[in-house]
Amino acid sequence: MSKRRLTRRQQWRIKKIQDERLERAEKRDQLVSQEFDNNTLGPEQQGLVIAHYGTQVEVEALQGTTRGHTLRCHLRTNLSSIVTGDKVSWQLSQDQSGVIVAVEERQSELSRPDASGTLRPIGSNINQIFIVIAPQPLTPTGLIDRYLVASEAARITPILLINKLDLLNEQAYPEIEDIRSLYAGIPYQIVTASSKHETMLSELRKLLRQRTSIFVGQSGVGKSSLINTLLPGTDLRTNELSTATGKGMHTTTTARLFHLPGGGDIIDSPGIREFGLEHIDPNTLAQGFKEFQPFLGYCKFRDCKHLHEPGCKLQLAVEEGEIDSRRLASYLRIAESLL
Ligand SMILES: Nc1nc2c(ncn2[C@@H]2O[C@H](COP(=O)(O)OP(=O)(O)OP(=O)(O)O)[C@@H](O)[C@H]2O)c(=O)[nH]1
Ligand SMILES: [Mg+2]
Ligand SMILES: [Zn+2]
Repeated sequence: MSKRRLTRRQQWRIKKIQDERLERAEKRDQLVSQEFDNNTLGPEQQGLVIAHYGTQVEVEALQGTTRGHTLRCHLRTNLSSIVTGDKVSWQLSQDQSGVIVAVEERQSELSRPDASGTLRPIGSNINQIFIVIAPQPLTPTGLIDRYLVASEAARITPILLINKLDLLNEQAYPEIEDIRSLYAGIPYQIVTASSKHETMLSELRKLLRQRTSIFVGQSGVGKSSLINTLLPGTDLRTNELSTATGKGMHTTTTARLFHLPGGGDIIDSPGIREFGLEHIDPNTLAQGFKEFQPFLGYCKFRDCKHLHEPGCKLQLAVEEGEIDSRRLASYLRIAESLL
């Protein structure tokens, strides 16, 4: 992955856009304050952020007579990093919308840098991350590894979800089996599914119970389709893969949380092209390859890059079959991209 280097002019333009945005947000804030700071607001209540659209947030009331209902809430600028999964305090205004006044401390959060390099949360209070892959479009293992590093860094359990099992044919089977055996050997938990066949979702249903999970992965692997099948009555937008490129069409644009009938919540998230790890330091990157952990710190040279140095314990572990060479190669590729 190429590292983004912004020219001075690009940096200046980004700053200018950010400043203008901030100014607009401050004006909006003043309006929200004028509208709401006149004692017309209801009492503070707990809520759960279901989705975040630009300057408004969809919140589910967790208390009182409106419990279980969702409503649009306004947001003050100082709370702008609010994300799906957040627990918030909100107050009802006279026009039956709400205003969010505080965000509870997050138990966990998954983040990634946006196009300008600013770290943005994707979802919060998550217990497990399902990295969804499929025979089509086939996800490069480098991207799976980036998700795994981010999951380990966030201390959230990752699970590999192989979807579209119905599409396994002579060509796809060895490709998927390669991926499955690589990650099963580390070991990571792996679950298979097909959103086209309700009967192929029973193992996934069990894993989702009583937990807050998120589906992440490339566009087109079937994250929204899985939710549509898991939750009859849900009609999330899905799209055929592009006939030109065989890739997904970036159909989902906002992370959204759903309650599952057996207990547990699932967050659908927009598909991505790449997962930047610019916010991850070299030590966290190496720790993010979890099978490396027992060997880290024992190389002959303290600043070993694990390339060709004599006495490198990671290279030795590869030679002795304790680390898969593909994972060390992937680590080295990511490390180089972050230099
Ligand atoms: N054969 C088969 N097709 C599937 C399966 N799951 C999803 N699809 C198809 O794959 C395409 C993409 O599905 P989506 O659910 O839109 O994918 P997504 O991961 O939500 O994509 P983004 O929202 O763009 O990130 C659609 O045409 C689905 O019908 C499956 O299990 N089997
Ligand atoms: Mg989708
Ligand atoms: Zn080394």
